[in-house]
Amino acid sequence: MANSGEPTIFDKIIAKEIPSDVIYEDNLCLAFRDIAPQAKTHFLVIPKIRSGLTQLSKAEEGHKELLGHLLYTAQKVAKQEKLDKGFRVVINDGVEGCQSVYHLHIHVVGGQQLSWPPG
Ligand code: IU
Repeated sequence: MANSGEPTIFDKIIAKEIPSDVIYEDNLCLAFRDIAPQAKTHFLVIPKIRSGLTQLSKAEEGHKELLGHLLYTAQKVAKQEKLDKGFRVVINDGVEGCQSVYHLHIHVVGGQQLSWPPG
C-alpha cells in the first residue's frame, strides 16, 4: 500500500482486533513476531501511535525520543529472545526500501548466522 497515512493492519494489531504473537508491550510500543519470519527469530517493534511516523523518512525533531525508545526496546527484546550472539535491525523505507506497511516498524532478525550484504 502506498503511503496514504491511513490506518494499517498494525493499528488493528495494536488494538488487539486481530491476533498477533506479542512478546513485549509498554505504553509507547509493541513487539510481536513477524507472520512471515525471515530468520529463526524475527519480530517487529512498532510505536503504538503513528503520529505521522508512517516511515522513517517522515521523522521530525519531535519523534527523536520515540525513535530512541524503539531502538532501545529492539535490543531489550533481543536480549529477552536470547539473541546473545548477535542480531540485525532493519528499517525498510519507501518503495525502493521494500516497505510494505506504512506504520514505522523496526525488524529484528537473528537466532542464526546471517549473511551480508542483504539484497
Ligand atoms: P516491511 O518492512 O513493510 O516490508 O515489513 C512489513 C512486515 O510486516 C513484513 O515482514 C510482514 O511479514 C509483516 N506483517 C506481519 O507481521 N503481520 C501482518 O499482519 C502483516 C505484515 I499484513
